[in-house]
Amino acid sequence: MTDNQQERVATVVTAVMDRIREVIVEHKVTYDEYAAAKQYAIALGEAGEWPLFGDVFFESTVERVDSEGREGSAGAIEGPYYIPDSPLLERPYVMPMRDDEPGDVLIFSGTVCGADGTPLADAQIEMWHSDNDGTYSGIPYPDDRQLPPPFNLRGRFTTDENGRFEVRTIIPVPYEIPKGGPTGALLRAAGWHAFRPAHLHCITSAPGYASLTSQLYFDEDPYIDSDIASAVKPELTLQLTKHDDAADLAARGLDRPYF
Ligand code: MBD
Ligand code: FE
Repeated sequence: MTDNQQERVATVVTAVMDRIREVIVEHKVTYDEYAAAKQYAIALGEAGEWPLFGDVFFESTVERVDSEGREGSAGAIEGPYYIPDSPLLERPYVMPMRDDEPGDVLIFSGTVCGADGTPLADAQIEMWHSDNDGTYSGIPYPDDRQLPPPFNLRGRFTTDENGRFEVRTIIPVPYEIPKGGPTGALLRAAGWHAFRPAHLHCITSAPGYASLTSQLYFDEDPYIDSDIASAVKPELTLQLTKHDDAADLAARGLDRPYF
């Protein structure tokens, strides 16, 4: 470690410890409460939920501080459920899903631009989101829900020569922090709800450009103003439009309306 790094550790860790001591004094934390807090930290580790806990309570603050002054579209937290090396999709892009994947059909399209507004050909979008039960593929859950197949609703695709892309998927539902684990237990104990509004995660990248980790939300979501992870930004909220024209649906090979 360099002297600078050592100084940084000492500064930040001292600040954290001082704040915790202040809370103990201000709220007269008892021995029982101290013991419960230690047990809680152990339980979080045993359940493998430290990443979930950290990303729910702290990542949005890190993201805001870290992205201050950055140009281009707003970023958002990565969250605990990113898995690298998801399938590379082929056109026309359809996210990996089961034959009878439940949920409303979403056709998500757009243009990837550099911060200066130049459309970027061959930019890559890596997208992942939960299914209609609020479950992410590849993630163990502390309850006996049915798990989707590996890489379900996770995929990578690229923009065309005009920087455009279009991908079909299903609309995720609001995400509830699993009830069976210690993070969910803490939310319940404090009397808070455990939801994030429905969201699409995406990491957009292009050679020669800084990549962007972000999320997209839906404007009529009941949790849009009370995300338990405090990660919603108004400019990341999409408006859904329902399409039910029979000829359009037939041309797309769809047997139900899409958004
Ligand atoms: C998620 O999907 C998520 O994005 C965050 C931040 C926390 C828990 C689940
Ligand atoms: Fe998420």
